[in-house]
Amino acid sequence: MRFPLFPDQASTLAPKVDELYFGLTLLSAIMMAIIFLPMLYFLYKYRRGNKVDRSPLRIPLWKIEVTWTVIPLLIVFGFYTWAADIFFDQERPPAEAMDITVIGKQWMWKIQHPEGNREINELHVPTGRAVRLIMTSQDVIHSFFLPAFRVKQDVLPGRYVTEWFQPTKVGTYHLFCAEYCGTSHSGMVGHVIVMEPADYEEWLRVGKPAETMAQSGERLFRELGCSGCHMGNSQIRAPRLEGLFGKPVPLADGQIVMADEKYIRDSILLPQSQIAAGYAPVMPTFAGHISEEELLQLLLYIKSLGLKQPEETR
Ligand code: HEC
Ligand SMILES: [Cu+2]
Repeated sequence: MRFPLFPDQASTLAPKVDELYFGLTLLSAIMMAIIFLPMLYFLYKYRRGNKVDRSPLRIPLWKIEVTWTVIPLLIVFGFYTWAADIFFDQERPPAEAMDITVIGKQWMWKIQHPEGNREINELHVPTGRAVRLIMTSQDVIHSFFLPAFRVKQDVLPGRYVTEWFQPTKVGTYHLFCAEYCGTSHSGMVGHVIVMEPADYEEWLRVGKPAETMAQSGERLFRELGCSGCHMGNSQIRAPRLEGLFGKPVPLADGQIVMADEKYIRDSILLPQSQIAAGYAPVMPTFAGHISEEELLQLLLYIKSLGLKQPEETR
């Protein structure tokens, strides 16, 4: 019978996290031995009636204090550096990672691939490629947990969070919601299916929808009237969005912010919160008019424009 104490190691991160975990367990075991073995020995040696020398030892106290402070301190700092290194690795997705979007809602995970393919409670990914998830929640706090990849991230309504991994092993693994989120929380589970890159391409091709995410975004950009202000020669002066993504944006109040996912999101839902320098605060809010899904499509469209050059200077 298989008795899985540990989940599979199916991402580049998994062995690193496990090594740290076993390192900490080993350290605890050694510390326990250092304390308990002498204790048992002294219990035996100084038992009542045993004729042994009980006069106090003459070791200067400060030597003892310094030793048992400095040595553990160095060890613990060592672990700190080790763990911090993994943490930074985990928090910084490689630049070439592919974006997959995830929306948590009571009680399912809605996923969309950049090619447009959608799935629910299932996530298909290829091996050997870094995947970056742009995640949000439509209602309450959920938590996207992939034990085999050693990644877990709370998703919150009203903001984007990201998480990344690079799968290493073909297989089917668990996907959980790891934050109690209401009646059917326990049903908010699914699978990650890791495939060979060629099989993944085939999977994308078979389920190929009419539009990629960026194309859906482009259509919304026209339908919602964004293009009326942001493109062509409208009456209202609004910034061109080509070349925007990933660049610093000067704001009217003198601040400079990075045009990342959060900035795009806020620009659409809370346009008054950050006004681009040199423009009037005339953009209407779209909060309540577009769904999280549409917002992500707009985001990927604007992101795809980020690679283009603006036709006129801002
Ligand atoms: C009534 C005209 C108007 C409409 C409609 C409009 N915008 Fe804007 N938008 C502006 C103006 C003006 C600014 C610059 C002032 C500001 O930052 O609010 C702006 C700023 C932005 C920014 C920040 C750009 C930067 O360079 O910092 C983004 C992103 C954006 N809009 C996206 C959209 C999207 C997406 C839509 C459609 C859902 C939309 N806008 C609809 C007028 C408009
Ligand atoms: Cu949940």
